[in-house]
Order: sequence, then C-alpha cells, then structure tokens
Amino acid sequence: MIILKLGGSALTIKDADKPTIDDVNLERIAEEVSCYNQDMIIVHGAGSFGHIHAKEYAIGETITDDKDKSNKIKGMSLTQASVQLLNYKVISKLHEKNVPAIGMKPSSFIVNKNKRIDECDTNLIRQYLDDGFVPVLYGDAVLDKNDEIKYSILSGDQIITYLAKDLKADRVILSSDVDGIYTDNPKTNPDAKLIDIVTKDTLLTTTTNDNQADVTGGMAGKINELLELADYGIESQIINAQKEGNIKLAVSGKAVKGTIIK
Ligand code: IP8
Repeated sequence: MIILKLGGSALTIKDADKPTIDDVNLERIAEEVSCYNQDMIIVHGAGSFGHIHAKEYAIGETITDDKDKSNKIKGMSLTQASVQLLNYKVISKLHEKNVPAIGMKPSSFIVNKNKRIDECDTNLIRQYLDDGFVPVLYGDAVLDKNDEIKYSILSGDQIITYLAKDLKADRVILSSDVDGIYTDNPKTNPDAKLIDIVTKDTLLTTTTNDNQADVTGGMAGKINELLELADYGIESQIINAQKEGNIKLAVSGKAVKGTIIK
C-alpha cells in the first residue's frame, strides 16, 4: 500500500490572496495518479485553501475571551469548508480519470491534543482500501482536547505519518513544488544543493518556515514528520510534482530525483 501526498503548493496557487486551484497541474497530476492501480491513499495539502483562513483566525492559538472564541468558531467553519471544497475538486478530477476516489473529511473522525493526533479511527479507511477505493484525505482544522486552544490545524503531513504507521504503508511519497530537501531554501538561494538522503543526523539549515502563508511549518514541518516516520522504520521520498512524469514514475516504484528520508 502506498500513501501519496499531493502538496498544496502543487495543486493550488499557494501565494494567491484567495483560494485558487492550479488547474493545469491538477489535471496532469490526476492523470499521472491514474496510472497506479494498486492500494493507495492520497492525502493532499491545503495550499491557498485553508491556510488563509487558518492564519486570519489564528486557529490553534490560545483563546483569549468569549469574543475570540466566537471568532475562532467562525474561522474553523470557514477553514473546514475551504479545504473540503479543495478536496471535492481533487476527487472530481480523479473521477474524470477513472480513479475510484472517495473524500474522507479528517475533522469528522480525528481529534487532536496539543496539535497532535490523539484520536483517529482508521477502520473505515481500511475497509474502503480493502474494497479497492482510493481514500483521499487532507490537511484540516480539527477539535483539540487542549481547552486553552480548543481547535488546531492538522497538516496533511501529520496525517501521513499517522496512517503510514497505523496501516503499515509500504511506501510514502510526498510531492512538493521543489525537488526535495535542500541545504538552504532553493527559492531564495540559487546555491542551495539538493540533499539525496536525509537522516536524523543530517544537519539542516532549512529549519525555518519557508512560506509565511503556511501555518503548518512548510518544509521544516514536513521534515520533522518524516524523520518521525523514519524512526519507525518507514522510508519516505520527497519529489517535485511540478515536473511532468515524476508522480507517475514514483508511484510505479521507478527512480525519481528527490530526497529520501530514512
Ligand atoms: O497544507 C494544512 O494542511 P497542510 C491544513 O498539509 C489547513 O499543511 C487547514 C491549513
């Protein structure tokens, strides 16, 4: 079974000031995904859907008073609706390509505690998977058992780590808008070099949030999640979804330029 993360930066125009799909990429990525016909779970990021509302309403930050709580409730409902809309667009495109995708709304069965998954019943996912469906989950805004925050953001990367362990994934592939992990931010430093293999001993300077609109920590958040997975014995690979053919090669188990986290 493979878990494929479709990065929000590949599916949407991430820097847009309103939720905007990258139609060309979505079309191509769905086509590439359709070439794989074995067990697969897809988890997508939020991109310009989700992060904008989550940031505006400071979801996951301490609730200061009743007015702030009402405001965050509004933010929660807007954030959830926004990422659900993106999910609908992703699964609709997959249906056009004959992929039996079903959207599964993480906030309806996952509860966080201090911003980490605390409750998640994976039985339904397992049943759909066993019947040949392709479950499609996504980064979402969820309830949090910490009473000071009450709500928090659950990144697609955290969902991947959890599902990979729980459902014993054979492979985890994460697609992003860069080739993998670099010695520095490749978008701002042309001398940044791609790192082929990252382990927990690799010294990384890419530890800051490389995108201010990203409430879940950009590449740094991703690396931490994947190192945790590696600790558990599951290797993952980051590849560039902007490059035509990469997803198709990666899901088919063929070599692709990128970074392996082990
Ligand atoms: O794009 C974030 O998920 P990610 C989810 O996978 C929200 O980090 C709601 C911003």
